[in-house]
Amino acid sequence: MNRFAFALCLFFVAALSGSAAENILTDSSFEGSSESGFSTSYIAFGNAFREGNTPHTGEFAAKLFGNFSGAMNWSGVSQDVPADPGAIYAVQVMARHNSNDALQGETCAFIKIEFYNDAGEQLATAESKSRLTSDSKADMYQPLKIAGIRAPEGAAKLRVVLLLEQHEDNGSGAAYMDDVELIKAAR
Ligand SMILES: [Ca+2]
Repeated sequence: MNRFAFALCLFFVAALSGSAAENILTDSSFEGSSESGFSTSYIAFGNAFREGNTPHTGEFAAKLFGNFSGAMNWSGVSQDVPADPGAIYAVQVMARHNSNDALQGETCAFIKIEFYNDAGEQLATAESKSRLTSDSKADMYQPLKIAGIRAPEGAAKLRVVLLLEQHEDNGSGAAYMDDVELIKAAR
């Protein structure tokens, strides 16, 4: 190894050790509660509930299922945090479905990140490539993640959304999600 390569290695070791980023989200394991179910850190919509059934850690997880309207619909739970324009963010959540209420048909679950400006206009979004589907192995958690998205110029707010998407086929089944993480990976 020449001197330059060695210096390069030292640089990457330093970069990696300096990136032990902490989770920006509050109540990431859904252990907190309020009158509406979830802690006040979250906003839930559709059929999203905080349940003590097969959590990943702690005693609770988010449970999502469709509304059976015969049209595309979404249930979810989200959390907003201030955005740092130019920073690269990564998100992850642990997700599973259970064999006694497994996802059916086109129903699937994923994680999404959305950026908004001060006026509340959406500037950018990204979804996890990996999704929980009827083909996913039941009764075990798997990570759904977005490896990195840069907060655009003008971004004031970042929203992490855990989503269950039900299609026209009214596919039944529930997704459980727990331990959601948002980290600022780099600039
Ligand atoms: Ca939990």
